[in-house]
Amino acid sequence: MPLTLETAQNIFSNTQVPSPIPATIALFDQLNVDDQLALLWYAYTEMGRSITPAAVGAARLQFAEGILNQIKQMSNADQTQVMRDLANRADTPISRTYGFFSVNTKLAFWYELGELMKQGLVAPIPPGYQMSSGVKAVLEAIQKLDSGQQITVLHNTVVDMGFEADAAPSITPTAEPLFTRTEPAPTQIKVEGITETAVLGYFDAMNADEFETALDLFTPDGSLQPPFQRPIIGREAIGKYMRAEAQGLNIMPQQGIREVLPDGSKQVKITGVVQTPWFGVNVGMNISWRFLLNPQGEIFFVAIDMLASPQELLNLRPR
Ligand code: 45D
Repeated sequence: MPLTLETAQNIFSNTQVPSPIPATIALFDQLNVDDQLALLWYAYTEMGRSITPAAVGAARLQFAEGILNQIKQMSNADQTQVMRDLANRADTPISRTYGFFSVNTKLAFWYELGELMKQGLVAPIPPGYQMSSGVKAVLEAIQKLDSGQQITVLHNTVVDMGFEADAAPSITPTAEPLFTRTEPAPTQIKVEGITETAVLGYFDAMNADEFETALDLFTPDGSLQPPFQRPIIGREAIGKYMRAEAQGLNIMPQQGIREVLPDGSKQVKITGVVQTPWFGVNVGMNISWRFLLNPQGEIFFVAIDMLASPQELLNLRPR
């Protein structure tokens, strides 16, 4: 029987614990736009301290410079309006431009805007702002998350801002490498319980930013499903995604289980920790990978999931 994406998506579903992240974002989505911006500001002033200077230096702002300069020239009231439009996903020229940015450029844009707010060059959260009870509730929900989950909430809310035209003219920034490594990534990964060469080769290639090598381990119709996203199908699309979003990651898988299916395909689940270049060693994200390998040992599917709790890292013991 040929492998199907739908079956692949459901492998090991009985081992998954629902993540608290979508529920937290759902609470956030219910806030009005000023409360959303204030909430993110409070959350960011806590977590933003762990952003590494190396990442900021490396994050190229060339794509965002135009709108940052425009914003600097505006009155405080207009600056606040720009931020509201971004959070509201309103159809404005700036909000459209933002919508075309890559994920890392979106993050770098807000990072820079935050710095300008601290320096008083861009309107801050209004000085007399009173936290609503809704904001307090969402902040409390965020405080209960581990730090890897907290930066994911920040990441996902920022990435969701801006106006996305249905037919986006593909202004795909070509000059992405945003991050160069300051520290070498882990090499020659060993995972307790796992010997599959495609899987181990995948980790080594990703840690070296050698995405072509990683892609060769996939079947031509293979897919990769990032956390909280739909699967990306086919080597070309996966490659494009990896070059934009998987640069500079430190991938530290720890242990895994695997099951051989009657047709000779294998399912492999591995838990471990991933560091993003934005936060370096300051934040570890607890992650699992669910691989479906075809009988030839090639990667037909891999899902990357955020674990619900650090405890889940330990639940996987080789049988
Ligand atoms: O004033 O194996 C606010 C894949 C508004 C690839 C703001 C992967 C108010 C395959 C917005 C607050 C990539 C899937 C200001 C593995 C305001 C693979 C500013 C996984 C100023 C393992 C906010 C990778 C700012 C993973 C500046 C899981 C916020 C990567 C900045 C995850 C937030 C990476 C930042 C994450 C967040 C990075 C920089 C979650 C970065 C998060």
